[in-house]
Amino acid sequence: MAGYGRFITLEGGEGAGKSTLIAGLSEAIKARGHEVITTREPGGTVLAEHVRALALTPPESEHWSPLAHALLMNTAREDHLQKKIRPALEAGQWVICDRFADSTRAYQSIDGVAPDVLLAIERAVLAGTVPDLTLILDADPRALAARRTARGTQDVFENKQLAFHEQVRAAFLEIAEQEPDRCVVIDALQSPAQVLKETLKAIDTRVVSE
Ligand code: T5A
Repeated sequence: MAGYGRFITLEGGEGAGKSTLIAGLSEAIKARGHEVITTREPGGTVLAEHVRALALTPPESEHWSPLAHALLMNTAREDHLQKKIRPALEAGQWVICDRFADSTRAYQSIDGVAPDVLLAIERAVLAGTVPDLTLILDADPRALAARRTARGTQDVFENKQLAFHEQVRAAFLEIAEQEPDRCVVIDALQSPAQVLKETLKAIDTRVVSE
């Protein structure tokens, strides 16, 4: 039977470079002889992708309450964990996930959901499936805004103001401070190659790979 896999999550503000990193990271881990799946939140399964669409692009003039939004993120996560993440880990694969529970802690607490409520839901949904390593891609939100503008993409979250993005950055840095054994902060304004290099270094020093 294969050993248990490794669970790596990528977090950070919009446009921080998570999707870019995930592509290079997945190739690098495969080159080391591991089976890898990449996935994302909200999403990753058929149902969770439907929830993603409902949560991120609700019908025009419709809005979710902050608690409803937090529950939607966790609804998607529960399905994702049950059907994709845990089965892959149990099969000995490495799972690299673009956003996970820390995004709910960061975004939904800023939206006004009490942190203890978020943590209680998180504990129930994760049920012990905690990432081995979380990479927090950190950058000044002004620099990330310039990247988003250059790319020309927007969604309901990305339209929010700079102050909101500064809160998001602070929330992720606080999580990293609270859980230094799990989290590594990476400077997202370095070149993609350097971001990948630092990520692999963090994996080498923190994630046991047999
Ligand atoms: N959300 C999510 C919640 O509120 N609660 C939750 O629980 C969860 C899970 C999801 C939204 O949902 C919210 C948070 C989000 O607002 P999303 O579309 O999945 O949105 O996530 P984003 O983070 O917005 O994804 P993006 O694709 O916008 O950002 P990435 O993946 O971080 O950035 P990436 O790799 O696409 O790069 C952006 C641009 O920068 C360039 C790339 O080429 C690209 O053009 N780039 C670099 N340029 C220079 N140097 C580098 N190192 C670069 N890396 C990338």
